[in-house]
Formats: sequence, C-alpha cells, structure tokens
Amino acid sequence: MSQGLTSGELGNNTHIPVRSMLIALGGNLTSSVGTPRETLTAALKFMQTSGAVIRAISPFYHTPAFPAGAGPDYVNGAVRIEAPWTPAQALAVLHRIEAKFGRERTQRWGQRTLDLDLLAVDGIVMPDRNTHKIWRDLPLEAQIGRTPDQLILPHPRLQDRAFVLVPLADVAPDWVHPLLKMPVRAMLDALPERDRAAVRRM
Ligand code: PH2
Ligand code: MG
Ligand code: MG
Repeated sequence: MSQGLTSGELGNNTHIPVRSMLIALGGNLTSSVGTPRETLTAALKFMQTSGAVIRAISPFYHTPAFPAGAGPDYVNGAVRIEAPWTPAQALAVLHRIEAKFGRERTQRWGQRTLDLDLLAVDGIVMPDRNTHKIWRDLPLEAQIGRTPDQLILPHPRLQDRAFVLVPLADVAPDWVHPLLKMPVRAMLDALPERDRAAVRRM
C-alpha cells in the first residue's frame, strides 16, 4: 500500500537507497558563528540534523589559499557520510548549509566563510565520462572563468588539490576514483611533495 506515500516518508516500504558521500569543507573568513574552524564544526552538526549519518571526520588543516595570494589561509577538512539523498538533493542540502553561514556565491575562488564541496557519491559519474574529462582537463586559466552549470561527479578538481586529498585520505583512503581508477592514497602520493607539505594539521 504505497499509494499516496512520498519518498520522503520513512518507516514504510518505499525503497530509498542510502549512499556514501565524500564532502570537502573549507573556509577562510569569520562567519556569524566564529572562526572557520567553528563554522566547519557547526556545518557538520547541520549535516547530521539534515539526515546524514557521519561515518568519519578528518582533522582540520591550515592550508595556503589557492591560487597563491588569493587571501588568508583556509581551514580545510573532509567528511564521509551516509544519507538517503540523490546527488542533487545532497547538493541542495550543502548549499542550504553554506547559505546559513553567510556564504555569498559571487566571485569564483573568492574568500568564503564556508565552502562545502560534494566530492563523490559512491562511484557515480555525472553527467557522463566524456563531459567529465573535458572539465578535468580544463586548463587553469579557463577554470577561473568557467563554472559548470551541472553537477559533475566526482568533483573535477579532486585529484589536483592537496587541501582536498590530505583530509580525504583521513576519511576514505581506499575510495577509488571511478574514472582515474586510483585510490585516494595514490592520488595524494602523485602530488608534488611541496603541495602536501603546505597542508598543516591544526
Ligand atoms: N577553495 C577554493 C579556492 N581556494 N584554497 C584552499 N587552500 N582551500 C580551499 O578550500 C579553497 C582554496 C574554492 O572553493
Ligand atoms: Mg564549493
Ligand atoms: Mg571549493
């Protein structure tokens, strides 16, 4: 008797798949709740309130802003959650939490109180492997001017950034990139040593 039930209702026979999701957290400006570290901690609470089960939280790290000179150092971290959300629903939840902490989505790579990036949902590739490759191979100058208007998974810059991979290796070292076929640990080892060394545990 599932007639009339919406997929949001739990406790019935509606099948809602629970997915494992990897999320990067970052911030380099004070928000209404306080320092970036306090903001990130508050954001994690809101993820739980929104229905996510937190499976692992990384330590927080001090990282130099990318690109170099783009503002104060960031605090970065990563979290592994399980949630009954589609990728689009997850993105909506993350945007809602960013908005709550004063994030204004204006300048690309501008300074921000809170940035929550959906890095991966299971091994899902979105929108397709060809489009993904175009975004992955985009030269740095073009990345600054172009923001994808669709959700791209895994996050197209995930493999490039030590401030993402260092904390990600704490929560999901063995997650394998579905297109690059590399585990997080190997992607991190492939980065220049000076990039990894610049990510300092708080
Ligand atoms: N996020 C950016 C741009 N630059 N630099 C660091 N260190 N950490 C970030 O999270 C970060 C950044 C865009 O989201
Ligand atoms: Mg973001
Ligand atoms: Mg980001």
